[in-house]
Amino acid sequence: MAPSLLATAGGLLLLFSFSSGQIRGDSLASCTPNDGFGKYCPTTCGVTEYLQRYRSGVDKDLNDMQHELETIANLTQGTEETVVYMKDSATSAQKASSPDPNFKKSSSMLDDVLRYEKTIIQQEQQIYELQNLISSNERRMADLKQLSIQLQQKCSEPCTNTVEIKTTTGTDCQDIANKGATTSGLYYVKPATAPEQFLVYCEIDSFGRGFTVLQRRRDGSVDFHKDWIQYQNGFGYLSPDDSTEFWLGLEKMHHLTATSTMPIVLRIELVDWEGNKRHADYTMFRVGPEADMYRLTYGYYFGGDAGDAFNGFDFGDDPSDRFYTSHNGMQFSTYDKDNDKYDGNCAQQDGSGWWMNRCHAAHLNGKYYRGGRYTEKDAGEFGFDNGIIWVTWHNRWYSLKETTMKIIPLNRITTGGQQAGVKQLAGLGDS
Ligand SMILES: [Ca+2]
Repeated sequence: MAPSLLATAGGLLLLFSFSSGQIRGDSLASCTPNDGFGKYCPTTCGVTEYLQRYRSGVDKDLNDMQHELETIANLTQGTEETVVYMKDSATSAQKASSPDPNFKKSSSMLDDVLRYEKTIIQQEQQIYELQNLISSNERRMADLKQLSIQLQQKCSEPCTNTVEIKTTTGTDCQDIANKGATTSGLYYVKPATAPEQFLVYCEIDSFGRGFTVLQRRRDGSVDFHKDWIQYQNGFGYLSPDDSTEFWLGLEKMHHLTATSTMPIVLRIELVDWEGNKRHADYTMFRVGPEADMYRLTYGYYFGGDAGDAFNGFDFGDDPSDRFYTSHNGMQFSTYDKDNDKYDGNCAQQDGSGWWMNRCHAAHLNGKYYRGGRYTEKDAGEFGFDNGIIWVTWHNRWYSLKETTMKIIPLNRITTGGQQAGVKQLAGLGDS
């Protein structure tokens, strides 16, 4: 009995040290920065997902411990019964020994009594240790329950915004700049057709131009492997200092581009791992409605030094390469909604959402590869070029470091800021 008891006790100690390592109290005090919550309020449902995962772990640990404690209680019960039995045996042995005149028999019985007493002392010692273990485990369980309650309370609190949101509002960031806003940051916009206002990052330059930023990659901190709903609603984090990654969301992009009275220019800005910067502009940029799967359309390549990757690329594999890697007119695809021109599922292969053809020559939502260079092997299961790609600048096995997709009304690039615009374009090309 003793070895099995000790083995159980040892097993329990391991279990508990593992559990308490997983559910550390000190990580709770700072629910925010290091636990995957991000620096600022999330734009979408990432927190819920995270908590669901976290809570089920805690619940499971508590259940396991409850079960182990019950097992210990049963074992302890058995031990106690044995001890009582032994005590009784010892007493009867002692009783039997006193009146017996036979010295030999008495001596042997005394030996037995001594042995029983020794056993009893050992058993009592074990019981004492197990009782200590039980009470220490009970304390730990109480602590964990307390932590679980605290976590639940903390997570049911509404997300408090400590970031500054500017007070000027408008239909887009250019409208906000036109109203006199001069600094970049977070603003609420409400395009004419949008059912309600929403938050955007406005990049406002010294020439009074207000870019509305649609997408931002900068350090790989946000996973762009998301489903249709997430691409529709947006994900990642908006920050007032342009320090975080996000996808604004297709529905918002639709309202920002499709109903504007002015043609919209999409500016794509790219940075490689050597620090070089390039850009590409597309005018009459438009994201269609949900019913049309948020189809991407634009009038024409308006210029830039990154090349026209949206027009497809001749990879040399097949004469139809360019046709099948162009993006104008493509519907949006995610791994769970395949609207591409390929027998397979481009978005599933490349682990992202994008205006896939069969599949792409430009792919700004691709997987983040630190250092830029990767191979078919790195690309995993399917082995396709799934990085952050703009093939008219770097080849398909080079994943870019930073990307920005932002929009501005056409007249702000061509007129009323033409000189400024030209300077800006030149500046971007210099590096
Ligand atoms: Ca397909």
